[in-house]
Amino acid sequence: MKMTWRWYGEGNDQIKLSDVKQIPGVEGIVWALHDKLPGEVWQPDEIAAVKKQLDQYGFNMDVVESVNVHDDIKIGLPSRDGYIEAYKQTLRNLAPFGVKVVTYNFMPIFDWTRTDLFHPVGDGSTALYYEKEKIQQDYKEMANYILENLHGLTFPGWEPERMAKLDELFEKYRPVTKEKLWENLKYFLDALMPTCHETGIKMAIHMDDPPWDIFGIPRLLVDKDSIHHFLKMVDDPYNCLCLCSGSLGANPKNDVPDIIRSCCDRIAFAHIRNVKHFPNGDFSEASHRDCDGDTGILEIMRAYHDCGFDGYIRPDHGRHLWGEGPGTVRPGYGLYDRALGIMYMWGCWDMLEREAEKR
Ligand code: DNO
Repeated sequence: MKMTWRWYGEGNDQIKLSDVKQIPGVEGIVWALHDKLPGEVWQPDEIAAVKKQLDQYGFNMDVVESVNVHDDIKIGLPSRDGYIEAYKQTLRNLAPFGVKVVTYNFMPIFDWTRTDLFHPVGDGSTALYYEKEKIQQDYKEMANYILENLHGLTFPGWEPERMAKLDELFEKYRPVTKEKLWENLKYFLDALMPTCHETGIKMAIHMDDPPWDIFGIPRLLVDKDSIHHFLKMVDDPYNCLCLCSGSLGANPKNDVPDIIRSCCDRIAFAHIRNVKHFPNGDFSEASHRDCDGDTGILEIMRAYHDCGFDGYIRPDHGRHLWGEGPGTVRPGYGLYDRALGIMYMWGCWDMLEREAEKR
């Protein structure tokens, strides 16, 4: 596996690349041009500027997370073709810089959704939290709460320009049933696959988070069946997954290690995260240590190892530790807990390697 670290860019992330350099085994930075709106073409000079920053520390830029998909593509409006052409141009502009994987999601309106960004875990740290009851009600309240807590930092999927037009967006998505959304996803990928072959870039779709419909809008990649439907729908080695253990793990019925074993050859990028469930349907994010949550991190690492996974991997959200809090940390993306997560992942992996050598 190739270890990576998600970084939001100079001036947009409190964490310094020189600090990331000190975390063992990190080869690449998972990056993006975070000031780009969905639908805009990423220009070579803008990509080159990031490459220069990463080169200073010897990090590769193989994985982009995310090139966000314009709402018109998800809704299936006639204007989608223009936005798909722009997406293809972005892929063509990324390839000469060595980009191998582009992550994206096909979640309508909201990307990942939580109701509390700094929920006390009980040991003095805080973590992202989902309170089921709150997601039945007012979407604006939830969106405003998240925007207020970003303290002016950009957060992909939560662009203030889009969030300002929430009612309009909900109206536009009204005719988009789950079936229609699948069709629109297929249309998008069928159009992109030739460019992926031409550029050598794999498209890696992120799982829907949480893995169920919210506020009456459909979500697609939620369990083993839907993942297999997706892979068959566009059966191409460049049509891949960004398999997020925490997103799938939010539903206790999902057996994440089993899902990994069933489709590992199509996982281009793995997000490792642990989730703790509560009986009322709420969930909290947890440390990467297996026993701190219910996702099964040890068995997940074993599944990747057994399958000979050599794709990209990163710790996903972490808790906020040691003084990290509102205004000083990007929710879920602090330095310390993700660094601890990497060491836990390496601990599992090195042990699995050692055992395999002995056999
Ligand atoms: C959350 C992330 C997601 C992910 C996008 C991919 O922290 O895992 O926001 O980057 O859904 O497009």
